[in-house]
Amino acid sequence: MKKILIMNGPNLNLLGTREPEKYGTTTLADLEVMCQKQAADMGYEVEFFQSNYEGALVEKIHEAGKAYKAGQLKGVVFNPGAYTHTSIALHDAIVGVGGLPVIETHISNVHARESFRHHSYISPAAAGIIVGCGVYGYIAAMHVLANRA
Ligand code: CA2
Repeated sequence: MKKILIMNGPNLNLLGTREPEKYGTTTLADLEVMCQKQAADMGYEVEFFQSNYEGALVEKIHEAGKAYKAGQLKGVVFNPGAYTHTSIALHDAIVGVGGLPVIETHISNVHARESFRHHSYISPAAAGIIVGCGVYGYIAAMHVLANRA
């Protein structure tokens, strides 16, 4: 069975525990259950990965690139957290693995927030972008990947 990889970057382990006005009350564990259910409905497996470390996220993208090329992975739903706005390394990793479909996903509407959140290093390397749809953005992104040729 093909897999969808869901990756979350720094501080998203705190989801649902603070700042509910920005990020809602769903915890990362709740989100994993939601994504597992959605994947099962679509006939996919899901792997969930969160790290607060940029290098760990870079290495996971490398691993995903190999799995994609081997036909084992459909693509990646990626919320890079604050690394969205800073990380040329993550941009280069996505471009560098070549062809890996990444759907950049943000819970909040980054464009309605501080100006430093308006720029993304990830967007030019992403196959699609979902912002401001809360945690349902992850489900939408899974649909996008599952329905890609
Ligand atoms: O809206 C998003 O999904 C973000 O990627 C979330 C990042 C932020 O830096 C981006 O600009 C937009 C922050 C993730 C931190 O998540 C927390 C969740 C609950 C409590 C504290 C932090």
